[in-house]
Amino acid sequence: MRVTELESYLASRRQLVQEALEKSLPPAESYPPAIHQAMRYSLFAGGKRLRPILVLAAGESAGSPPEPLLPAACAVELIHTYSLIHDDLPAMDNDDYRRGRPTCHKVFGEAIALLAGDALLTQAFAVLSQVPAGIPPAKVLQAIGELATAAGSQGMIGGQVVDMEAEGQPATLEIVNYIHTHKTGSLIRACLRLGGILSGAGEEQLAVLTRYGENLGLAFQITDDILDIEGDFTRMGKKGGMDVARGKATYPACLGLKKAREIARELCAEAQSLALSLGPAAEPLFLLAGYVLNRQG
Ligand code: GRG
Repeated sequence: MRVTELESYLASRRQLVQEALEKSLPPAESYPPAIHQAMRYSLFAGGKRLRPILVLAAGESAGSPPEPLLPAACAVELIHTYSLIHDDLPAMDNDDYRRGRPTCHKVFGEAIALLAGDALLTQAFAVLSQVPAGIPPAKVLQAIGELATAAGSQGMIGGQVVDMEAEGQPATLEIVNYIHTHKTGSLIRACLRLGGILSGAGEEQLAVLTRYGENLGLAFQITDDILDIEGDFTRMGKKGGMDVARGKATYPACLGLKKAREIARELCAEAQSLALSLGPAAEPLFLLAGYVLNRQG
């Protein structure tokens, strides 16, 4: 019953997000087409749209319909897509594939991929600055500031820098926590805060949404690292997979798979109890915490 509800919720919100994202970028043939094709190639590559759905679900928990929140939802997904394009570049992870198809720089070349990421980042703020009917401009300004900080050097980019610096070193749990709460967590936390801020959530409600976002962000990254290791086990056997896992700044590397799974479960349970405290309109948030824990990809 619950699973069906979640599936239909995800399908309906993904469709809204998809339509809004379509309109959030210039058409592929707009001059100069190379950049717009590259931006669209990565934005429509089959992402789960978890972040924009979190913006909508947070807003719905505070009584807002999804439509006025779509610019903010799109802005977060544009930033997420930019971060993936840049993360895949030869100067960073040097990945050839993402979501099962060649990475942006493999198709369009390094320079265009770099610029496509830049253009998605700037477009995010152009989209977010459109003030939807019924939302006070001051709230939109606040949201712009929050998203900029979450994506910047003391948020997502800070996390990426510490992750790069940690490579090849034995990582402490303190460093791993910094990386996760910044590289992945700050954008997920911002989704919840943006949804709340733009829906006029009060201070207390916003504080609960923020804690939900922090729990979910960390659980999401731990689960991602567990899924990575399980994928490596399938590809290279248990010993080979564990050897690769040990060199990374992750919870499973620091604490082992069993403990990492347990912590992810606890974080999601805490997120669910925070969602429950927000009342029936937060049911999508409750269900999304279960989805993050049990996802297979
Ligand atoms: C390079 C600017 C820059 C930032 C780097 C967020 C980030 C920081 C890099 C992206 C790579 C990465 C592995 C981030 C960790 C978070 C994560 C698991 C991202 C993948 O998110 P999903 O699973 O992706 O939501 P989809 O494909 O569903 O959109």
